[in-house]
Amino acid sequence: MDDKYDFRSVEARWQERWDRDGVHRTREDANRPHFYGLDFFPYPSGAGISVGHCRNYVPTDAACRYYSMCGRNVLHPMGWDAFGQPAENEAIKRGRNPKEMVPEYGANYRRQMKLVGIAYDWDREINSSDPSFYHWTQWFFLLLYQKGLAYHSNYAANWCPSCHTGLAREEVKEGRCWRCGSFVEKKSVPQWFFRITAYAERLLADLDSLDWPDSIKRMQREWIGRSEGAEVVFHVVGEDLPIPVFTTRPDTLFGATFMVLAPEHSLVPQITIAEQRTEVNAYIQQAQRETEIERMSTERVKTGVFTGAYARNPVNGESIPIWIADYVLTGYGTGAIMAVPAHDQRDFEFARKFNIPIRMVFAIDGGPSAPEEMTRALPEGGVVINSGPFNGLPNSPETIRVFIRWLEENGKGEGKVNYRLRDWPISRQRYWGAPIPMVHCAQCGEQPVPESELPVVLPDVERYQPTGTGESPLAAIPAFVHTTCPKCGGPARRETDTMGGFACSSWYFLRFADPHNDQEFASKAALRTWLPVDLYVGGAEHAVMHLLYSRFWTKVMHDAGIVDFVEPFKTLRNQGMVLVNTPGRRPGAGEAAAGEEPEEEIIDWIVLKPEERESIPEDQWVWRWAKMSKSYGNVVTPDEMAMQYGADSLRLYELFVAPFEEAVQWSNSGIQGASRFLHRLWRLYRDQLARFIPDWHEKQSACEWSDADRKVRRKLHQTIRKVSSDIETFSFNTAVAAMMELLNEIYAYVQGPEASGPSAEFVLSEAMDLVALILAPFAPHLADDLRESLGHTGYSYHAAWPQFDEAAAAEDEVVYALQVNGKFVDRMILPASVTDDEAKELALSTPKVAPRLEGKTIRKVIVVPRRLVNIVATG
Ligand code: ANZ
Ligand code: ZN
Repeated sequence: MDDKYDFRSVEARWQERWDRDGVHRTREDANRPHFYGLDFFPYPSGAGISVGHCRNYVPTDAACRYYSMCGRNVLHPMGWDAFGQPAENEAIKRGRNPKEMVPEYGANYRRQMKLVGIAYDWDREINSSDPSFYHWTQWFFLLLYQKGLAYHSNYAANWCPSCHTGLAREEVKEGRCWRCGSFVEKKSVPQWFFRITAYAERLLADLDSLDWPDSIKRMQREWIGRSEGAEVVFHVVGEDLPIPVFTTRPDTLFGATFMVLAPEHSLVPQITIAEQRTEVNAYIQQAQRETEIERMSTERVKTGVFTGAYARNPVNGESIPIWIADYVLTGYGTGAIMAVPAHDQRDFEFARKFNIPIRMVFAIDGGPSAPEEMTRALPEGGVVINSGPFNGLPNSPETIRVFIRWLEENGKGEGKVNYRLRDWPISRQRYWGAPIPMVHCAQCGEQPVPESELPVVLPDVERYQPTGTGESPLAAIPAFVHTTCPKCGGPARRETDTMGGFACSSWYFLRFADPHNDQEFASKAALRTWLPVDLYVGGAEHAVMHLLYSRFWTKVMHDAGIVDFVEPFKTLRNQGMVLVNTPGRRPGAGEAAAGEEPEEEIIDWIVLKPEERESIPEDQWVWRWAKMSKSYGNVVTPDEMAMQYGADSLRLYELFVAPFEEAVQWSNSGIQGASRFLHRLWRLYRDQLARFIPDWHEKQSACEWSDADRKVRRKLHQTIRKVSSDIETFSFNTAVAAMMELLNEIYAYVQGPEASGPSAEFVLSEAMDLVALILAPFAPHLADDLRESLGHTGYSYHAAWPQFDEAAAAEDEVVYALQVNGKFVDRMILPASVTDDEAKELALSTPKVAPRLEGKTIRKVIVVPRRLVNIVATG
């Protein structure tokens, strides 16, 4: 071995060998179990990866390396989520063509990932913007279309005025575009939708079967938003016009004193009387400018306008006024409500403001006895009143069922489950996406492109910037647009919208199983072998986007008989963010903080741009722990860290710094601790290498272990046990801590007198051999290097993970004799590792010793290690 741990040359040497020998290529050995470990696939950005990204990739890599050593065939791939707004916006900003930019950026990511020693199988790299990939994205679109799960509609969609494209509800964060932070508007453009709502119930129910973080499951549950209740049909007075409403409280029907329609409700123009029309139209226009968040806010003063029309309450025939108000949303339920001001707070505020009668239909003991006494809507409890035949029933779920039964028997409504989940608009009026494989024919209407004509290739364009007209730039390319109808052969227009990037990521994990297949998206055999994904690792920000969409596609594929599982990702883990202490300043008056990515916005703090750092005195800087992000200018790259400390130190630090799920506060000095540990480990091997007995394993059984031998071996095997189970539970930080303790223990042994005993060489050989193995998932370069020094050939990636020796790991036990004033009193069994102080403490409190000491003064306690505790007491 060298005299010094030269991590740079060690790492370069092993990376080159791994590459040369294809070490991380997926092993497909029929007799072995499989393991599919996957990271969320990134879109490659020009800035490359930061040490923040490594907190995702390194732990997954450690787990994959471990499972490979445990004998499994491991699939651990990487690819580029190249289509969609992130890549396209960056291309526009840099004046580049995304088609050239993506492979270039991808190559840089790949270089960095290799630099950190991530064991991806690069033979399986995929790029979602490559025709060989999006061919199948289009194929899945057609599948959805054939199943009635893709449809074209004019439904008013969220629209980003700066990206010039429609957005899914999931892509609107606090009213703003997820990519550029602009406030989102509503715009009616013809769009393609995926009918994800048809799967709402199953998306909800199957969550129970998943080993996912509870927080993600909760967010999906809330997003799907299941409510049980009833649809009740009201009718416009004087006309035979039904207005169904969705209510979770059909038991309050007798308390409905008015109705409210969403301003956008389709019946509004029809029922509004002439005298009210001006006022109603003005209100509709005003509501259009508000975001859904504003409209749902409970804090806002209620506004609304009377339509002049009345509706009949189906339970008592009462005629009640119909209003419009923005607190009723158009996309939810039926877009109309029956208002029960006595028991719903929003309705209560509205009724008070517009002097609409309030009628209680529940009475609570000690509560108000008349509406005039009410200061707010009444909560639940009490018994039904003012409700004809239902009076006296308790306020309970059973009573709700009684009302629903009554509605159903009388043909006035029915039980209904409602979901907050909306259908998923997939159209983007943008260039950089998979063209939607549909054709519009004047004769035959919309027609799918025949499978044999896939892929519909994205043409090259001069200008790929969004047009702002509501049409994609593809619409300006006649050669693309003009085609023939697959049905009648007549002239037809191609669909010019492209699919949002989330279509690609809804199935990419299948492609890794068989990435070069040009007949199918993946063979049945490959799918059976590798899927579903065993371990999926990535950021929590995709909770209700990618992680919901891909579950939906998987279920559709399952129902079409294409895959035999219903959930794509068995186990999901979300890494904690990496935070950096970042200088900023307080915003000036009227200045809003705007980060590049809206979710990172911190209202009372604005990051200092590099040029501002010059102009503002340092004592006025305000420091904050902020997410490591290109837009904050606080990025630390793995390149710098690998250069300064080595990739293995970086890896070890990322794993050690905090529990996997927790946010970490990055410090360049923290990595020094990891680096010191690796240097110290390296020195142990350098200094003890001469004593290494290659076949220690066979000869060891003849050894007589000393106490010191036993102690180190116990720690060694306990550490193997702990590191194994810690990796399986994603507790990497405690695994690293255990290895650090082990190294201390080995050093204590080496420096102690017994290290020169006859068995010491066996102890050290065993330790050096096994430590190099358990180090491999964490610091694979050094591990391979140490193993080579010990005379091993091959790579740790395919070496067998060590089994821990149960007997060696077991705590030794010893029997202490307990004496009081020299007289035997009792025995006590303790672990051999017990200290004298612990033995003393325990002896004093045993049931036979303690009573004998009562009222006496302890003068002295003598401990003979592993043998005896004698208590000298007087009085
Ligand atoms: C009468 C009633 C009485 C209601 C009562 C509640 C309490 P969730 O749980 O969210 O499903 N609602 C229905 N559609 C709406 C829409 N498009 N915009 C705004 N509000 C709407 O809530 C369902 C309840 O929210 C429904 O039950 C309806 O008000 C209202 F004491 O009907 B309820
Ligand atoms: Zn945008």
